[in-house]
Amino acid sequence: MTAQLTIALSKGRIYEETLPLLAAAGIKAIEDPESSRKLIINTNHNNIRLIIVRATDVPTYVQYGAADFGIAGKDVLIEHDGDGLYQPLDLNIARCRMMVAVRKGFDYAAASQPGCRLRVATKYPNIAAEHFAGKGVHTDLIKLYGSMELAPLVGLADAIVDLVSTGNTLQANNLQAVEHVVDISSRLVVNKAALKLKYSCIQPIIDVFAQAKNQKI
Ligand code: PRT
Ligand code: MG
Repeated sequence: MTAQLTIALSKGRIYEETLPLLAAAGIKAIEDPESSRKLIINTNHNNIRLIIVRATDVPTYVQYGAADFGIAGKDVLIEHDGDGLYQPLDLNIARCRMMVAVRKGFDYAAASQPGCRLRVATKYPNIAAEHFAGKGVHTDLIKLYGSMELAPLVGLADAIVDLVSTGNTLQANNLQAVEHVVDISSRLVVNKAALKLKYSCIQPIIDVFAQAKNQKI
C-alpha cells in the first residue's frame, strides 16, 4: 500500500514557484488553490494531497506531523523555533533579502552606533533582535503582522526589518534600505518521523525537486 502524503503550501508566490517542482515530480493539483476556497486540494495521485495554509504556519503543520512536508521561506523558518523539522533542500525560490529600512533622510548611521537605542517594527522580532544585538544597538521591538512600511511614516518606529525584493514598496513609501540582514529563499521542510516512516514515498520527491532546482540554475 502506498502511504498517504500531505504537503503544506501557502498561496501566492511560494505556490506559483512550487508548481513547476510538483509538475517535475508528476504531481498536479486538480483545483487551483488561488481560485478555490478549499483548504485541502486533491492531486492526480489518490494518496497525495495539498493543504493550503498561511506561509508562517507551514513549519507548525509539518512539525506536528499534520503535513509530511512543506515549503517555507527561510525568514519564517529562522523565526519559528521548533524541533522535528528536517530541512534537506534550499529550493532557491521566492528569493528576496531581509533588510533594515528607514525613512529617507533619517540618519541611520548616527542612530545605529553601538550603545544607541532604536525603535524597530517588524514581523521578525527574533531575527531583528539578533541582528541589532550583534551591532551592540539596543532596541525596542514592536511586533507587526503586515504593512511594516507604514511604521516609520507615522512615527511608530525609527526603522523596520522587512523583506525586500524589487524595492518598489520601499520606494513608493519614501523609505530606503540601509542594511542587509540575511538573504532569503524558500526551503523544503520535512517532518523527521514522516521521513523515516514514509521514506520510499518522500525521498524520490525530494530527489526530483533537487534535480528540477539544479536544471533551473
Ligand atoms: O501575505 P500574507 O500576510 O498572507 O502572508 P505572507 O506575507 O507570510 O506570505 P507571502 O506569500 O506574501 O510570502 C511568503 C514568502 O515569500 C515569505 O515568507 C518570503 O520567504 C517570500 N518572499 C519573497 C516575500 C517577498 N519575496 C516579498 N517581497 N515575502 C514578502 N514580500 C513582501 C515584503 O514583506 C514587502 O512588503 O513584499 C514587499 C516588498 O516587495 P518589493 O518587490 O516591493 O520589494
Ligand atoms: Mg505577504
